[in-house]
Order: sequence, then structure tokens, then C-alpha cells
Amino acid sequence: MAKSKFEYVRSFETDDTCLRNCYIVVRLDGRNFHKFAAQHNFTKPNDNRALGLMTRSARSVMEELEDIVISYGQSDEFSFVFKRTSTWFKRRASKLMTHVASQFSSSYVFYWKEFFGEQPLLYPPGFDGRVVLYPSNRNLRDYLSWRQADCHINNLYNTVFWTLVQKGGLTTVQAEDRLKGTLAADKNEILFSDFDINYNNESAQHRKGTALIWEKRDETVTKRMKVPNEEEKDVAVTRSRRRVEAHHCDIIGDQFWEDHPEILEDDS
Ligand code: DGT
Ligand code: MG
Ligand code: MG
Ligand code: MG
Ligand code: MG
Repeated sequence: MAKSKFEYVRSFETDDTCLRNCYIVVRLDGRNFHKFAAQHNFTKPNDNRALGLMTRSARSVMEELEDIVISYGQSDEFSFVFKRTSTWFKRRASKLMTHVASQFSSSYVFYWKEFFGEQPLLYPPGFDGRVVLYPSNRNLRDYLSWRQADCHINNLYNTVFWTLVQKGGLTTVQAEDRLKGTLAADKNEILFSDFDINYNNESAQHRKGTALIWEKRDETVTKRMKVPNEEEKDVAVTRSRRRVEAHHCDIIGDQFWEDHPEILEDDS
């Protein structure tokens, strides 16, 4: 077909192909969720409706887009890991990132009611996205460890802070003062001694965040079947189905990765 004289503008497009053999990580983060959380009365420090909606939206991303092997979320962020051999959208960073961000954002709005009921969504939320490449399993695990460590540090701080305010009667300024310079052990001690709270018994979802992975599960359904020379009858049929499953466990140590060897591909 003849080309128009305008065709040349295509050559202005730049190549953003992700380097081969690398895991492609897309991390999304809610835009100005400090305000969004306040305006929608998110409970402090953790709102289970909001966390549930984030997880539901991430599940939709995994189910609708190809080649995501694990995703990890906490607070207003979610990271999606594409397998290193993925050729989805020719590994073009902008395509991958925008598909993840738009699928996630539309799901967040679409499923809002399932988690917030009659409480209205006051304005359209947005999420930023970035792409980072990790060339080795060690680098990828360290990336996910970094996000989970961030979850732990923030959640420990926020748990003590809001306990001091909500149960200890301190003002937010006093609570901030009380926590200045304290280490993790000190924070655990405040919770335990002053409020009889063992941090390790707090919600795993809040302490560890949420890892979503694909798992095979046997599913049994009863089917009405016509058996030769007999009348129709109910027969139990078991088949193996891939499903996205949520884990709220440690992903920094080796155990999780040994339990799920199919997530990472060989480094060699
Ligand atoms: P950004 O990302 O630079 O546009 O700005 P923010 O405000 O989204 O900041 P970010 O992402 O560093 O921090 C996340 C904010 O979201 C933080 O202010 C606390 C809020 N948030 C996230 N999850 C919850 C929750 O479950 N409950 C409450 N109350 N707030 C939450
Ligand atoms: Mg930020
Ligand atoms: Mg944010
Ligand atoms: Mg954030
Ligand atoms: Mg099109």
C-alpha cells in the first residue's frame, strides 16, 4: 500500500524494549493516597477494605495480562513481576507498564463497591508506574525483600504510633516524640509492656503484605452425565486448575521460594 507523506513521524518513536533475560518489574503506587485515604475515611493504620481492593485489582491484572509470575503489594503499592523469558508486547516497557497501570486502575474503580459498599468513591484515583529490570534471581529476590522490609518498618512504626494515640491517649505530636530515635526492639517493647500487644500476633497481612502467585489446585465439580446403557447420573469430575492464590508470609527467607520452585526460572 502507498504510504502517506506523514508516515515518517513514526520514526520519532523511540525503542524501549526491555533487555532480554531480565525479570521485568512494574511497580504501581497510588497517587497522593495520603489525601485519598483521609477523604475516604480509611481506618488507621490499616484499612482492610482498601487492602482487599488493592489485592482484588492486582488479581485482575494477573488474570488479564500474560506472563506475570508473582506480584507483591503493601500500602498503596503493588509490584508485578513478568517472567524473564516473556515476549509479551515485544517486551516494550511502555506497553507493559501502561497495561498494568490501566488494568489496575479500572479494576480499583470497578470493584470499589465490593469492598466499600455504599460508601461512595469521591473522585477517580490514579496510580503511577515504573519499570525496573533485574538480571538475576538474587536481584529479584532482593527487590521483593526490599519492598517487604519497607512494609515491616512502616507497619511496626504505624502500629505503635496509632496504638499510642488510640489506646494511650497521646496526641499525634506526643506519639511522634515518643518514637523519635527508637529502634525496632524499643517499639516491640512499648507495644508489649504498655499495651500487652505481641507484634508477632498482629495480622499477617498487615505485617507481611500480600504476595500473589499462580498455584495448581484440584477442583472437584459434579457433572450430570449420560453413561452408556444407564440413566443420567451425577459424576464427580476432578481437574487441576491454575488459580491466583494470596500469601501473607515471609518472602525474604528461602522457605517461600523452596515451597514454590516454579516462580523463578533457572539463573544458568
Ligand atoms: P505519592 O505516592 O507520592 O503520590 O503520595 P502518597 O500520599 O500516595 O504517599 P505514599 O505512597 O508514600 O504513601 C501512601 C499513603 O497512603 C500514606 O500516606 C498512607 C496511605 N495509606 C495506604 N494504605 C492505608 C491504609 O490502609 N490506611 C490508611 N489510613 N492510610 C493508608
Ligand atoms: Mg511516594
Ligand atoms: Mg502513593
Ligand atoms: Mg506508597
Ligand atoms: Mg489499538
